[in-house]
This record gives sequence, C-alpha cells and structure tokens, in this order.
Amino acid sequence: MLTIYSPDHRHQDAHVELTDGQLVAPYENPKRADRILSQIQQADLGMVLPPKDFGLAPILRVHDRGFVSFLQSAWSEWLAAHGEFDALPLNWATRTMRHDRIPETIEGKLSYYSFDAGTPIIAGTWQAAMASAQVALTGQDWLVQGERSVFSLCRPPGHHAARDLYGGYCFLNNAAIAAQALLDAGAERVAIFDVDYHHGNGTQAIFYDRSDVLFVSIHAHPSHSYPYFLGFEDETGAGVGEGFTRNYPLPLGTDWKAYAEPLEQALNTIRHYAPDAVVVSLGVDTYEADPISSFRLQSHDFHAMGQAIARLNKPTLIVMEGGYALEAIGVNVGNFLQGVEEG
Ligand code: SP5
Ligand code: ZN
Repeated sequence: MLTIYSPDHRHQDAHVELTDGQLVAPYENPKRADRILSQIQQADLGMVLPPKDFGLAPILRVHDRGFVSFLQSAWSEWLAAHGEFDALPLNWATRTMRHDRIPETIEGKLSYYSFDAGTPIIAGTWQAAMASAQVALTGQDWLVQGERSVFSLCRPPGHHAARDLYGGYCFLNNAAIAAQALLDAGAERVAIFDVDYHHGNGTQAIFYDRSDVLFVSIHAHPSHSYPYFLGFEDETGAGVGEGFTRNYPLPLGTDWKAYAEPLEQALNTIRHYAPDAVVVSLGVDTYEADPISSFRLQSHDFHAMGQAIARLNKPTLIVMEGGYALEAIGVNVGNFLQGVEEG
C-alpha cells in the first residue's frame, strides 16, 4: 500500500500537556509518526511518497477563513505577548456566555477557537498542521487516480477539529478535508469511518447536516471518556443530514470480543449507504496499553479490523489519528494496513 508522509510533522513538538492535574510531556509527539514510518519501512509495506501541495483552497472548503487566519498568526501574536512558552487557552464560553463576539487579544482568540487546554500551539504548529492536511489531500488524490487503498500518515491528527475549533491535539480536520476533496473530484457519497478511541466530534459537526458524507464512529462512551460532550447514540444528523451520522459508543474496558459486533454493525451501515469511497479515521488508541485510553484491543486485533474494513471493497483512504503507546504504535498501524491489503 502507498503511504504518504511528510517530515514536517516534527514542527509540532510541544513542551507540556496538562493531564490529571500534572504537566507532563505531550502524548501527541513526533516519535509517534517516526515509529509508524519505520515500521512501514521495516515490514516492507510499500512505497512512501511525499505530499504534493494543494494549497489552502481545499482546506477552506471545510474550515472557516477567520479560523485558518487565526491558526496562521497565533504563534507570532502569542510570542509577542508572552514569549516562547506553549500557547494555551485558559477559559471558554460555555452555558450562560456569548459565542458571537471574537475577542481581539491572542488569549481571547485562543479561548474562542479552542475547546480544550490539551492542544498547545508552538512556533511550528501551522507548518505541521498544513503539511498534515496536504498528506491527507495527496492520499485522496492517489485514490482519485485509481489506487484502491492509500495510507496518509497524518500528524498532527485531525478528527477533533471542527469548522472553526481546534482541540484534542487536532488543528485541521485532515479526514474531513480529504472527504470534501473526494466529493469535489466527483464522488457522490463518501463514508467516514472513525475507529479512534475518542469520538470524532469535529468530523461529526462538520458533516452533521449533510447527506453526501456519512459519518460513522465507534468509540468510548462520552459519559466517561473525552471529548465527553458528543458521540452519543441519539445523534443521528440534522435536516437533510438526518440518518447520516451513526455513533457506536462502547463501555470502558471493551476488548475485541465486545468490539467485533458493533464493528460489523458499523460496517453494515456503511455498506447500506453504498459510498463511492471510504475515509478511515484510524486511531490505534483502542490498544490495551494505550496510556490515555481504556479499551483492550491487542496488536493482532488491528489486523482483523483492517481485514473487516477491506471487505467493504471500496476505494479506501486511511488517515492517521490517535494512538499513544509508542512501543506498539508501529506494529498496530502496520497490522491494520496489512489487514486492509489482504482483505
Ligand atoms: C486524536 C486524539 O486521539 N486525541 C485525543 C485527545 C485526548 N485529550 C485528553 C485526554 C485526557 C485523558 N486523560 C486520561 C489520562 C490517563 N492518566
Ligand atoms: Zn483518540
């Protein structure tokens, strides 16, 4: 299988993450993509190609222009105001507050455009996020050229980012940008299948009121897991999008035995939709030893998951999302890709 990769991901390399009341080294760090890439090379999984440059236009098909401008200038504004510390928001407009005014200062803008404090902006954030989106777009382009399956080794990840919101280590929604580009290249229906441990709240929000993108997600139940406020079963879409969002929230501790059946249900939902192409948001944070998650999938289960998805028998773009167990992330992703290839 073709892999698309850019070393520019290394520009997103923050200093701190606030977790359980402590400042720790970021779970979302450059080693993740390095490990995946070296596994792909060692296991001879196919050619690795750099991204082409599709510019900003396909990103602005999904994201708000003010949001994109904010991401481009956030670091220089923050640097001028505070110096070389990771840029992090401290408060948000929740219930009882207003959402219709964009603040003028960088602290206010960080708050306006984010939904958590776990997603630091540093000097290289824009460059890395932009490269990650181009990696997804290039994979999409190969699919349009006739490839059956392509792996876009995106980093930073994307599925938590909405039209004008960043968070959950995500800035630009790579999977959504690729899905929209597939439509713009002539596809009538695209299915996004999100298997990351966390609900893809950003992707769901982007396509919630549309029927040309089916969003299907299998994830930890939001009653106990991040991002907490979206991903429940009763969210099924709005307006003409009614019926084109499907969530499969699962309990803490879910293992393959409990995962396999909802996985098959989710795949049947996708089959019924008969998409022209499938975009997989691949998180391997469902792994048993993931440091921030609770599921219990084993390394060989990712092979079975890849095989099950390949049985959809559709052109498939795999976009990298989460997965934080550095010692196993390469093998887990490699197993998944091998499963897809074997079908
Ligand atoms: C792309 C992706 O996987 N983003 C995940 C973002 C999760 N951010 C907050 C996670 C909080 C986890 N807290 C549990 C810590 C265990 N000690
Ligand atoms: Zn995740």
